[in-house]
Amino acid sequence: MPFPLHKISIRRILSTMALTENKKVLDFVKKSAELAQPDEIVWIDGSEQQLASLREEAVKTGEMIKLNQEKLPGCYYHRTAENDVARVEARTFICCKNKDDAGPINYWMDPVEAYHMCGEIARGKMKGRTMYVIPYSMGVVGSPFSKIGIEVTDSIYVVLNMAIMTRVGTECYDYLGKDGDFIKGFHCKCDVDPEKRYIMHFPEDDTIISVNSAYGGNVLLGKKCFALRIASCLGRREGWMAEHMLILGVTFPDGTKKYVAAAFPSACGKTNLAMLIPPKHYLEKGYKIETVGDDIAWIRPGADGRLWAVNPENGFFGVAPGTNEKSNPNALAATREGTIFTNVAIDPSDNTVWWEGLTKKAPDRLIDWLGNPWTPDMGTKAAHPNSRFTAPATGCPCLSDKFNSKEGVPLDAIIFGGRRATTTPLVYQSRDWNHGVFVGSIMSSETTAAATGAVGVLRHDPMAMKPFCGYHMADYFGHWIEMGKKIANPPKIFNVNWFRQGENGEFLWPGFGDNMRVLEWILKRCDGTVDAQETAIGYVPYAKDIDLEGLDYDRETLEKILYVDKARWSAEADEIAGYYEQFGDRLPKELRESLATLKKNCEA
Ligand code: GTP
Ligand code: SPV
Ligand code: MN
Repeated sequence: MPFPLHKISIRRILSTMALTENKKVLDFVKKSAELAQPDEIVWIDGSEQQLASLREEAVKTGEMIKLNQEKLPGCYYHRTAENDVARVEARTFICCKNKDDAGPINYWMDPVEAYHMCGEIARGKMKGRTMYVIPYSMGVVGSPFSKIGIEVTDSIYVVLNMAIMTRVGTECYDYLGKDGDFIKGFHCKCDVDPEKRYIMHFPEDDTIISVNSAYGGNVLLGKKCFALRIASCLGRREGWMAEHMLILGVTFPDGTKKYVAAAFPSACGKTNLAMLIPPKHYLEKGYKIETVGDDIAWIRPGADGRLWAVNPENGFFGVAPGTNEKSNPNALAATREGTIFTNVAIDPSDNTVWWEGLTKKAPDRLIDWLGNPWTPDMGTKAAHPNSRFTAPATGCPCLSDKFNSKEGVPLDAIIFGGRRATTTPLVYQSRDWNHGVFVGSIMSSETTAAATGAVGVLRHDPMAMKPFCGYHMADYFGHWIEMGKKIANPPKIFNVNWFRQGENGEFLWPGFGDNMRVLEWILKRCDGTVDAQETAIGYVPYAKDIDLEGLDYDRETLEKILYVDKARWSAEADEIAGYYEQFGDRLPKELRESLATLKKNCEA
């Protein structure tokens, strides 16, 4: 990083108990320290002993609150600044030399300008603070999928979250050896000033810089910054894919297993689908769902002509509100030990946590996410809508035995899905791979609290990657098309919509565990054991083929949410044509052809 220098000798860095002799790591730490001028450098080794002392220190300074250790062993609580509660898309930049390479969807800044600006913002901002050096691996260390990152940060909260979300420890240095390469991440809270908040990605230098935030998605640099934005660029170069997808395994009554990856935008149901508990009669027959991942998938073609996926993360940074014993008991169980809660409410009667939807009735008295006394009659939310839990994957009762597999799992199906009140049916199947890429590219979804800005606004979010693709979106579509050519046995591609609404804004599909009913249809389609009707947009189920056993639900509503309204889709096609315009000649011709077919089908 070409930061301005305040001379620090390598000897001084080494004398701070550096855990590696890797020159590139030492150089990166030296330059970061010269810039931010911390009083001290602490090398994180991943040991429980070191993490325990950091937790203790964070409690002492008030950065974290220790929760009821009988009810929630190893659990802590953290509040972010009021202005710092979600990802900030308008302050998230791709900094590559050529503006065109970032594409029309990304915010772009010239790398020289971005380094200079961030350097000025972060200069001296770690004075009086400690800089922690975190070695971490995305993926199991030693897997051909995995990649190493080093994040320097002035936040204990970041260290402790990274230690849950990634594989942190000295084995990363062993793997790097004397001159191995890694993704550089520089994070400084600075003054948590929203006017000087920047989340910068330099895909040409494998570098990330994050300043003036302390919220998860902006500062846990292994997650969206590395595992999606930088990794999407690596994947394009190296022939693989980094996707905003959950990965789940389905075990059938006869013991066979299938794996599915699904891309839904932020706060649109990935964690919930990944940890789904099937309805009773499925359980009785022997169906089981297991979680491989809930947010990110790294996907490669295997020697067998299939796509293989791993989850590069090691924990779940999940949306708290709405999580309860009924909607997602597995996620709830995962949060009962070793979890950090951020911006939920505290129940002072027993020093535990609460959020909207945890119980039907709110406790009489809480401390809300802002730290103020709260009672149910106040009409405000006790927990922030984007409040989160950071939970170790090992605490999830339905974690797949393939979670730590170095090869990952072979995919039978890829599912796209958004939050659409109208138009998009409960489920449909694409005609083939290229048409599936089209289906992903035309995704729209209503915005949620996971990013700052208005909630409920319909916007395009292709493949749920709008905020996470590190290069030109049309080239990304092209990469999907190219990947299809490399695999003889591609997964089948589907689209789902759990969020169709009735006249009074009520959801028309029960969702959650009942999504198993749709998943079953999807997997039967993969096996070719269920028929479907061909429509203007693709294959849609016959209502009779969706199992409604044990559900108080009428076929008419089901037929309504399976119906493909050609007039609406014709208007949608026109709207998509407008959206595609910004991509110009870079848009793959296959997508343009699919759009023309859609329009023609709607007029037939
Ligand atoms: P990120 O972590 O932001 O990427 O979110 P996510 O995609 O993992 O979303 P998550 O599963 O946490 O769900 C977000 C919100 O959607 C929660 O409030 C859920 O209660 C709600 N939700 C999830 N699945 C369903 C569903 O099938 N139907 C309905 N109606 N709501 C759902
Ligand atoms: C998302 O917003 O998609 C998340 C949470 O998974 S964050 O880590 O903030 O990106
Ligand atoms: Mn996400």
